[in-house]
Amino acid sequence: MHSLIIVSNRLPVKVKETIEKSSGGLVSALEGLGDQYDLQWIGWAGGVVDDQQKRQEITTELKERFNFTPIFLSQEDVDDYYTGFSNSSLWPLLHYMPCNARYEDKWFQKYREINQLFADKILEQAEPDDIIWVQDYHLMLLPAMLRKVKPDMTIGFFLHTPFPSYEIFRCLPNREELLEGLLGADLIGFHTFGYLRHFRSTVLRILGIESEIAYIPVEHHRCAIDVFPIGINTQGFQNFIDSPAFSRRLKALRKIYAGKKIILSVERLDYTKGIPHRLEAIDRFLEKTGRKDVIFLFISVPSRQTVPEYRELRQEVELKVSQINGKHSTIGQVPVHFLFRPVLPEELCALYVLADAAVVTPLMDGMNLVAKEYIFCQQEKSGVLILSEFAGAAQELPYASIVNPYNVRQIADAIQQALEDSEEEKKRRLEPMKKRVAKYNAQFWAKSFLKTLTSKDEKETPIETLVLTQKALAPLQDASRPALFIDYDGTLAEITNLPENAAPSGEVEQLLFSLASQDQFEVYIIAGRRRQEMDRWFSKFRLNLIAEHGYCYKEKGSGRWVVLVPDADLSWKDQLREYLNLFTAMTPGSFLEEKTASLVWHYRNSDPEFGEWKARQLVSELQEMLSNLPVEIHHGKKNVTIVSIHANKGSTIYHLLASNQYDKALCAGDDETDESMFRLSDNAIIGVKIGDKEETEAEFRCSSPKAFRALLNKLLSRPKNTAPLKKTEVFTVNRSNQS
Ligand code: GDG
Repeated sequence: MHSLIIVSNRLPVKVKETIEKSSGGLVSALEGLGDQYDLQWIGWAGGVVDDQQKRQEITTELKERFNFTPIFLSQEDVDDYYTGFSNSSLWPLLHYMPCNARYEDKWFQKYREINQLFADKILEQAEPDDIIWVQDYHLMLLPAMLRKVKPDMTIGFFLHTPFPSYEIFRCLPNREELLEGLLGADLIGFHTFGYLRHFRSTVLRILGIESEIAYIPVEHHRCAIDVFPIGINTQGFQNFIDSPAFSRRLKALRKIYAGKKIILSVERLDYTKGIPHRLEAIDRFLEKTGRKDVIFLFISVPSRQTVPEYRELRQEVELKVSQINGKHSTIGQVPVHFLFRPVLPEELCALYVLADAAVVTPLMDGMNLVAKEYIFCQQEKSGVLILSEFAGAAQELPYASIVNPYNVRQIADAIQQALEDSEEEKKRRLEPMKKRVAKYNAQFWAKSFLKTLTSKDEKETPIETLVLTQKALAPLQDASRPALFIDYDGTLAEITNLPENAAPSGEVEQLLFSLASQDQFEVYIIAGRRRQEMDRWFSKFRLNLIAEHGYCYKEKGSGRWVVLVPDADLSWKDQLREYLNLFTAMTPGSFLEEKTASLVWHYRNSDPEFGEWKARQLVSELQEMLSNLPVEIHHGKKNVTIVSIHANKGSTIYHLLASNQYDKALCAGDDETDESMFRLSDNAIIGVKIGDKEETEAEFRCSSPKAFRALLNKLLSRPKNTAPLKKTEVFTVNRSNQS
């Protein structure tokens, strides 16, 4: 049986004189998996234990009783990692509250240090086939830390908070490192599609990584992304409802609140929960209706009282409560009952059952389990759920009375309406929500996340084209006149933000020297670049060059560029230039590049989404405008190229194959302009597409320029007529960048 290692900031235990396991959605969700996995849990045991002997005792007891492994934190760790970066920097930003966010460098350093402490503990414990499931925002760096040491580890991450829009996330000074940390996971789960959408857009804008809807390609693996709305511990709640303690408490509460309508609020006292706005709405409701039979009961659980914003909130709320009570109380009737403490679970269930309505109006909330718990507990009557549209739960509970938590008038009206709705109406709205909450519970959530995580290998096979193997290379080695036609940008060298930064250097330069100094293959470097640029970059290598997408070529040793169709009509360039300049003006960061036989509109440095939108618009308009002209339009990688039909890589290679009588040719390229090479219906051609994503007519694929360079180096290191490459050698180069 594999181990499932859950990793969260806190272990679900209370360590006092004795150690007690605490219940909660996550614990019960995972307990349901006990028959499939050997469950382990790693996390902070809470508090600060400095005494080594005490630490040892706690460790032994937690291991023996629950299979838990504690992480011990010093007071400084707690201050900087937990109270500091996690709860004073990340939490407010993840909840769209930059005004509450504070940041100190030392907090982040400690956050990194503690994430590493968790990583070390996991690595010490995990066996090769174990599954690691990291929970929440305290441990965002952990997946990449694990991946770095164990590239094949199965790592899941679930974010319990919202993931905010890029405009908010970008406020974090360490945004790149946090995103890279998360992308170490095989699967990242979110509560809603909105959070997933924001994550993709943030990864694109901050790391420049384009993603698919279901995954983000990272250098050595794919990070799948998906939506798993968490549910509640339905069985746990049912057990409480069936218990004698619950019945006793319900009976007592009914007596206390006889003749009253109860409107319930339950939450940690947190500024994300919208408590001041709700109190404002209650004030307005009482003023408007003058009702004396309604009690607003707040269960407000103390939370993070070491963070100044939470202490200030408590003061603000207590002041507001006393103002409302001072204003609206009569002898024997106080409208707001505010409990700044938790209640026992049986009592909580009794309150859910008793309450005529629950007001759950967070300003922002990843999911909000209270909303679902209230719905589940409506077994005797049909209570009304008033629910913020900014809670993740609103997506699943559309029959609730959905409100904008900032709109106090709307909340006040919703409370009034809840008290006036007929039983039929309330039942009609409640029933479908009850079904959903009962079915998609916490166990369902955990199982579906793990199912997706463990089936990742099956999902990762979108590539239909063959991976380059010895079969593809053998004919090249055996040919009497083999040639290599190798595109430069995106094939031999990585794409750079500024085209001028892609000049050959380092590994690329070395390979060009190796290609130039061998005589087994005739080598052509093909680019969309201008002749002058190619001369500048490549003249030091003895290589054949093809410039401007095949418009002209220059054989090695010759000082002369040859144009295949010298009298091609290029007058269309004058018609188009102005039009393309207009797009450049409209799209900040874009620019127009002019070559002899083409015009290229680049938008690599524009806003990625805006640039893409404008490019598509341009392509569609050009297709109509240019249908009668001798040009082709290519939507390449961050550029739109309008090129003479005579500047065509395929035609030039066709010409060179015939005139030089090459009997085998490897044609490698990465973008749409290279497809003309792959389309050549000639048996001599071995087409290789660099990159996994776009469709291609090439027969083979290689995942990246780096992998392709490694492959070429291997090819060059095999002298002619030796045994062909072993399958595994070539295969490894490709797999390492795909899996
Ligand atoms: C985070 C995300 C996401 C509350 N008072 C008492 C009590 N509770 C229990 C409730 C509920 C839980 O605490 C609160 O869960 P929420 O989901 O409402 O909120 P967060 O604590 O902020 O949780 C949130 C969640 O993670 C899960 O992914 O939904 O968006 O912020 O279960 O019942 N329990 C008892 N006494 C109380 O007085 N026994």
